[in-house]
Amino acid sequence: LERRVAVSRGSEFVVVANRLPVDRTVGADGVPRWRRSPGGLVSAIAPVMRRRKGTWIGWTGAPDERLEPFGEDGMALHPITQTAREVELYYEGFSNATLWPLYHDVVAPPIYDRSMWDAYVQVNRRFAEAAAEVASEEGLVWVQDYQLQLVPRMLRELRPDLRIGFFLHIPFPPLELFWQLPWRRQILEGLLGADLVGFQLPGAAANFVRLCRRLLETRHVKQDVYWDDRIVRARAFPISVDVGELNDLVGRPDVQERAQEIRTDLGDATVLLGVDRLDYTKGITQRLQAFGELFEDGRLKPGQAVFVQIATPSRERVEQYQLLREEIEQQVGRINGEYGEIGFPVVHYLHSSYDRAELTALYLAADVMVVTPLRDGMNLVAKEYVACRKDLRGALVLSEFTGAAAELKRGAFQVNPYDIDGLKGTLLAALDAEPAEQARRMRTMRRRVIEHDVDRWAQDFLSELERPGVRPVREPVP
Ligand code: GDG
Repeated sequence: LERRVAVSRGSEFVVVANRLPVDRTVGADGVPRWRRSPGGLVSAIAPVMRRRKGTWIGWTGAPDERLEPFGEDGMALHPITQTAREVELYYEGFSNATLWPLYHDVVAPPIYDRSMWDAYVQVNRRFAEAAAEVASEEGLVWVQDYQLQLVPRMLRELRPDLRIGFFLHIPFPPLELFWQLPWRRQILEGLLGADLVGFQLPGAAANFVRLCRRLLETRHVKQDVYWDDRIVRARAFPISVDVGELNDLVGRPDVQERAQEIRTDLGDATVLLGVDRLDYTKGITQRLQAFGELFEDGRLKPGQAVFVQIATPSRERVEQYQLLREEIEQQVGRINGEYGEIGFPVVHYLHSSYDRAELTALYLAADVMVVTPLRDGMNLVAKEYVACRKDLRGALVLSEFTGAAAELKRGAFQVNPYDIDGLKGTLLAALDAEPAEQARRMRTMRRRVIEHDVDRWAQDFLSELERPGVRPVREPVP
């Protein structure tokens, strides 16, 4: 594991993210190895990283681990240590029990705790110091996501020569919610250390600019914020999926066979599919409720339709996530207990993580993909489903509260997941859609996803960051 590579110092391109893009695994021979991690962020940036031969700064996921920089999967990796207490306070605490719910419409109550905040500052400083050490003169640093919002400012103080970009993968809340945060000023000033602050949607960028004006009394022209003798640009860059990788998977005979096998195992039933991290923002209970009620109403019969819900384990030490898991497990038990018959459970619930090939086989086997978040920055699952359906079959049910809805609304069956009756009607409409309608909708969505894949996203962000005229406005040398 401690294989060393050429020192990562002097990198022209540095990515800073909470997690390194690899997970530790043990091979069949018992030897520990690294493997590329699942998850939105990693699927998005790994290909770009490899092309640019950059350095990725992040945490391995193991508390108290100290590792030297190493190379894996064509990338130079620079590990950051987090103590067990920091993981609890910075990661599980401030990142995932404060910022995550606050930025997702407060769908769970955020915890405001001063020791969590202190740990957030401390760990952000460690990341900023590492980036300051690794980046070359006038290099480019791209900071990722809500766990590291203080890094841009800290890094600029250490290295004013750098060009700094920040991308927020989750929603940026309206001023009225952000205002709750006891450290609202520090977070905002942290972000303003960047030259370019990227969001999933134009509305999020607008929320940010409005907040700057109200909280810091900044001037701005459109989405250019004047701050500290510099111009900070707020822009939208909707993230997407690796269409090439998914195409390759869809073309693999073993993946197609596996899709057939899944269908055979499920009998003649129409297959509805959900794939999510087990997270309270994803609207899993709402979709299961709607599905269960369709049986209660007699609008669906056991054996006619089946719901496969993959819920990937996530943030298992955070209380809200433990509560949600119990709730979903009870709900699945109740629905199957009431409406299932021998040989025909109505919900298959899998609390487990799968490899990309298995996920692709599931996408190919699903007649209706059900994506019902209460709030989601983008939602890559929706785009992955579309990217996989070259056959123009299948229907996508998509919540209005996802970033993806802005791009896919013409082809998707849109829903408000809070409206259970509406959700029931839409599930049935998607189940009943004729092949010609499925194809028409799928074609529209595929056009968008294929043209705007993850490469385009990264290119758009980086070329905006590299655009001349965005360097810090310096005092003239006397
Ligand atoms: C955040 C934002 C934004 C899921 N289970 C497995 C697995 N996955 C993969 C999916 C997809 C990714 O994880 C999940 O991405 P999402 O976008 O759906 O959601 P978040 O994890 O909440 O991501 C989100 C995203 O960042 C990117 O900016 O879109 O709004 O919340 O790629 O396929 N992958 C594997 N095994 C699984 O079991 N290998």
